[in-house]
Amino acid sequence: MKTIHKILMVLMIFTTVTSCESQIKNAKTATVKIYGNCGMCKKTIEKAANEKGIAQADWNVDSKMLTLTYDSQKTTPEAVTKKIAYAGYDSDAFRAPDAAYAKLPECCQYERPVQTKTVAATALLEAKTVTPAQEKGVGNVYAAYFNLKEALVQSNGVTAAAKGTTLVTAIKGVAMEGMKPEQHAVWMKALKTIQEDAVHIAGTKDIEHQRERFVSLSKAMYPVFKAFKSGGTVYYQNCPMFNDGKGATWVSRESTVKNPYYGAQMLSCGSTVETIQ
Ligand SMILES: [Cu+2]
Repeated sequence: MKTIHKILMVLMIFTTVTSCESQIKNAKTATVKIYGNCGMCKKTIEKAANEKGIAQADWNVDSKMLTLTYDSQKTTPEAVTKKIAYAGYDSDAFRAPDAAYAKLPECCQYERPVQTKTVAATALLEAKTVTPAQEKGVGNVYAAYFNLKEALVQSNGVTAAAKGTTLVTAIKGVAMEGMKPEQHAVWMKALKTIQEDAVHIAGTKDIEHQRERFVSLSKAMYPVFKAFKSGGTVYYQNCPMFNDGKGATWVSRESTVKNPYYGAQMLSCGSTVETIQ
């Protein structure tokens, strides 16, 4: 009698524990690498993956690994990874649609992985307008510029300096071979200014000084954005107040104004002056 009692107790505990851990039947676990940046990405990725009773996901910001527990009779890791791609996040198997990626908040616009076989067709299409080498090089400059802009929006001088350093490296990494002559001319004209501004931004944590330099940097970057495809629509925006009413511009990935010159103080001050396709 005593033994039966013990067994029953153990059984009960065991059932409780398992039902707490997961209510997923036929549970299997898989890990998939999903590209992303931050805590906000984590929320979006997990929201896209989770389905009550069918899939439960946990994405690790540092390792970029998604641990997926799923009902093996109802779904597959491939299906879940595809859903995540539709939410804007690449994996090695599925590349997110560019439109979905472009909709992500700026902080979430992670560096996209080198394209895999599944997207070879897209890569070839893009190669007609821009050769891959220069797209990669200038693309890194764009990414660093947007990250820097975001740090200024957040009025974070320390992050802005770090992003400035990334920008310096990205500028150095641009390969000029393969540029069309007119593109090469634009790049050469902008190079000295953007390099100098980036170095200054990287070398200080003083946000006011960084913003002053960002005025010049953005002005010099504008023709570059016009000459080299950025892989999506960008917006040339203007804040008429900054610099004692002289105004200052910047380029943004999103049409919504998030002012890098004032941050939270006057976040939505400004307007789009040109949409660059
Ligand atoms: Cu993010």
